[in-house]
This record gives sequence, C-alpha cells and structure tokens, in this order.
Amino acid sequence: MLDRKLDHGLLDVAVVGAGFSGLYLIHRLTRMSFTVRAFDSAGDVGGTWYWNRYPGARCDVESMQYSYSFDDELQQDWNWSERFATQPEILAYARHVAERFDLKRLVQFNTTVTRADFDEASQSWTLTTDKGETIRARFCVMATGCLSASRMPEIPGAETFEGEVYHTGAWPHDPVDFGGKTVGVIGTGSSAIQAIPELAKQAAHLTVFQRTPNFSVPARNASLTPDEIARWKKDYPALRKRAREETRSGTIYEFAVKSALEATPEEREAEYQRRWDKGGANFMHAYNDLVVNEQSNETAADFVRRKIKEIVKDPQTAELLTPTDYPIFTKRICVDTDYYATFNRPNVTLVDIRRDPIEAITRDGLVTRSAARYAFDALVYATGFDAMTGALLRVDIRGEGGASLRDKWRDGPRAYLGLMSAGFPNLFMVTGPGSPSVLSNVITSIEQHVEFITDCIDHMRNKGLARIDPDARAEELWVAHVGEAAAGTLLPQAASWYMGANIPGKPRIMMPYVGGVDRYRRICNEVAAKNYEGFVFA
Ligand code: NA7
Repeated sequence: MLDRKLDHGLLDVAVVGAGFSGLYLIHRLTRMSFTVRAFDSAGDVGGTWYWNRYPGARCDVESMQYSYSFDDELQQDWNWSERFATQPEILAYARHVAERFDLKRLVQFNTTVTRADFDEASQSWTLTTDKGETIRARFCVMATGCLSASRMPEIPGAETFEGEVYHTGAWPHDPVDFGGKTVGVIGTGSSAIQAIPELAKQAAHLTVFQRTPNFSVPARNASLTPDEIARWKKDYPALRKRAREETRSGTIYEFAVKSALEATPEEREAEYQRRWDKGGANFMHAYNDLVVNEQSNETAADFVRRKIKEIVKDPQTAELLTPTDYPIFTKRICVDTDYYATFNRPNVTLVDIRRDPIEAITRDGLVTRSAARYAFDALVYATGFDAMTGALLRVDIRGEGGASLRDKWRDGPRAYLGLMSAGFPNLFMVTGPGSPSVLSNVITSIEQHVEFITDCIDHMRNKGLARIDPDARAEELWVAHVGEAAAGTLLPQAASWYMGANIPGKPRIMMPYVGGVDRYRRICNEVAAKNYEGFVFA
C-alpha cells in the first residue's frame, strides 16, 4: 500500500527530467495526492528546448498543435505568435505551464541522476545523483526525452581545435556573435538545416561539411493571424480529440485517401506543388502510401529533387544537396526556411565529406582524407543525438538482482508498449522505444503516456499493489510487433537515427512504433481495461 505517512522520506514517485513529460507527470501526480519530485540536469524546465538554443531553432510541428491539451483554460489562454514556434517561445510556454500549475517547487535543477537501483526487499528505487545524494521512491519514471542526449562524434584531434566550439543540442545561454567570423558546420540534419541559413547571415564565411544530404520542405512560416488562432481555439477540444484518436501522427494534417499511383502525373505535380506552397510536413501526406510504396514514394522524392535543382544555382552544389540513396520520409522530413537558397550566397561553401571524409580536426580547422585543409574561427557540431535510448542509458539502471538495463538492451531496446522493460519493476518510461514517440507530435504521445502511467500507479494504490513488471512473453510479442510494423514500411531502408544508425556500434533496430498513435492508444486502453494485461502485479 502506498502509505506516505508510514514511510517517511520515501517518495511515491521520482521523475527523471523536467521537460514536457516531467512537467505533466508532476502535475498529474500531485493532483492525485502522490508525493513526487523531479530531477533535471538543466537549470530550468523545458527539456530539449532548454538546450537546443541554436540560431533558427524551431519546432517543425505547428504551434497550435505542439502544446498540451490536458487543460482547456491553458490552451485558450496561451497565444502562439507564429505558425512554427521558435525555441524561445516554446521555452517561455514550458515556464508558463510550470508557473501556472506551481510545478517548479518540486523540481531539483542542476542535478543529474547517474544511477537507479531497484531494491527487492522494499520494492522501491534508489536514485543516485551527481551530487552524491540518494533519493528513494516506490516508482521511478524516466521522463528523459527522445532527443536530449546530444552527441559529439569522435573525430581525431577534436580537442586540439583552438577556436570556439558549439553543439546545436547544447547551445550556450548567452548569445553567440558570429559576426565577421569564419564558421564550419558539421552535419546537415534537421538542426543544421534550421541553423545554416541563420549562421550564413551572420558569418563572414560558412563552410558546411555534409556527409548525407537531406530532404527538406519549406516551412512558409508566418505570424499567426487572430482569425487562425480563433479557428483553432473555437474547436480545440474536438480537434485535439481527433488528433489523439484518429491520426497516426497525433497531428492534424490534410490526409489523403488515395495512392500516389492512382493520380495522373499532372495531378500529382499539382498536388505536390500545392502542398509545397503551403509549407510544412503536410507535404508528406499528399498520398496515403508514400511511406509504404516505393514507386509512390519516388514520385514525391523526384518532386523535391527537382525543386533543389531549381533553387540552387550551381549545378554541382545542387547535385551534392540532392539525396539519392534513401526514400524520402524514411528520415524525419526537415522543414526549413531558405535552406537550399542559402547555398546561393557567396559566403557559403558546401563540402562533400562522404567522398572525402574528415580525417582530423586541427588547431585551426580540419583536414580531410585527401589532405584538403579548411580553416575557421568557430566550429558548430550539428551532429544530432543518441536518440531514444541515449538519455535513458546514460543513467546506470539496475533492476531485479542488480541486472543492468544497458546489458539487457545491448542488442536493441526491449520494452512492453515502450512503457516498461521486464526485470525493471516499477520503472516507467515516457515515450520509450517501442512507442510512437518521435514519429508523432510528441506532446500528444507524452500526454497519453503520462495518463497511462499515472492511472496505473493510482490503480495500484487503490488495489494495494506494490509492484508492477511486464510479463517477459508480453514484452517479446510487443517487440516483435514493433519490428513487423516497421517492416511493412520503407522506414528501415534509411540509415536514420530512428534505426540507431547515427551512432557507431548502436544496434540497427527500428526504435519507434510505426503503427500510429491512434492504434497505439487503442491498444493501451484495451490493456488497461483488461486489468493491465501483460503486466504482472504483486
Ligand atoms: P540528425 O538528424 O541526426 O543529423 C546529424 C547530422 O550530423 C547528419 O547530417 C549526420 O550525417 C551528421 N553527422 C553525424 N556524425 C557525423 C560525423 N562523425 N561526421 C560527419 N557528419 C556527421 O540530428 P539533428 O540534430 O539535425 O536532428 C535530430 C532531430 O531533432 C530531428 O530529426 C528533429 O526531430 C529534431 P549522416 O546523416 O549521419 O551521414
């Protein structure tokens, strides 16, 4: 029984992370009268939005949808200023939520949880922090985020560089002035694609080192008009319900009902152009089979490739920027403002490091295998994250019998519904591997997970249950189902961070669940209704 009075100093729930998952967890759990405390390495709330402060950082899900839906007054009161919110505005929103619901008093900032040990006798977790503190709690919830463990590549000589060094995922809080400086950027993923146009405006010269070109569609970002905001707000509860229950992505787009192959080439061209002109990831919903049918996919890829050639004036640069070796949408589609056009600027150079890889970082720049030397004053690593499992496994998690989660997941993450991993009782994950997470509007997924977890903990309190662990067989079946769902799509064809392919030595396995948030939610609801089928209580 979760009796706080009897067990002083033992929390009901310890939460690791104070981003959008952590904040909503604290909110729900305190309203349910559980004792809760959260820990975060950052100096404030916001999670990934606290760290990703690089110039041009924005969300690629539209603001009116990338926000909490759990409180109608909150969504009615808050006003987004642009179609795609900037990082400072999203961070301001996270702070607003924390203040509005008085959540900050329960967060210990500047504190990294380094270890978590399950104690069989007391059925509780002991967390150890980098400050040497220990915290005991009956439940531990890892609200550590999917794209929060930024990653520096291991390039020889990196430590010898004497200029300024930045990582897009761990950007300084004070403004960085690149005025008059020469700048090198390694990487051309989504973060780089947002940062490069902004850096190019400031820097004297910008050299972009590209290993793999990416597909990107224009954002067509603009201020939101009062009418647009009012249209959303008028129907907010119904629209949110639709996003949650009737879409795969947890976001409302203009969904197509037919295959690209059912349209004539002229119709397709017009449809792609219309969506290109409107902007945003809506482009990828032009036909309903673009991520499952190679031929259909190729029609969309071909359209974007032609756009790149139209925009980029130098044919060689255009060719380099054009992806040819993986289907479009199998890596997360990038949404940009003037990315391709930035390569028409006289102060921007694109360097192909696939053909001629970086050999080493030097005192003043870098050198490639062919001995080409590049010098710059500042180096920006836009090299991404150890996605989905990185932040979880940076904590040394020890379950039943001291078994390590890192060992269990050596060949790839294994979790029932992406929520819990067998052998690690009372430890939940928000948007863990095996859940839709990064393939969805992540706030929609966060809300669903937090509600499932907190309802489950409440159910346990009501039934006097102290321990929950997934059944190993249920977990095995779920992992197999996640693999089968991915195999039915084109997604495994790309060397993406979804597949762990950006980290040398990381197992190649499709980590998010491709089945869609609508289907996933139904499955979770059925599991809960059947007395948490697949979980074992004690
Ligand atoms: P991504 O999408 O993982 O992009 C990282 C980029 O860095 C990508 O172009 C990589 O090339 C490149 N990279 C990584 N390591 C190296 C090394 N060692 N040498 C050269 N180039 C390298 O991360 P982002 O931060 O841009 O975006 C992640 C997500 O955050 C994004 O999808 C949004 O959802 C938000 P590669 O492709 O591996 O050849």
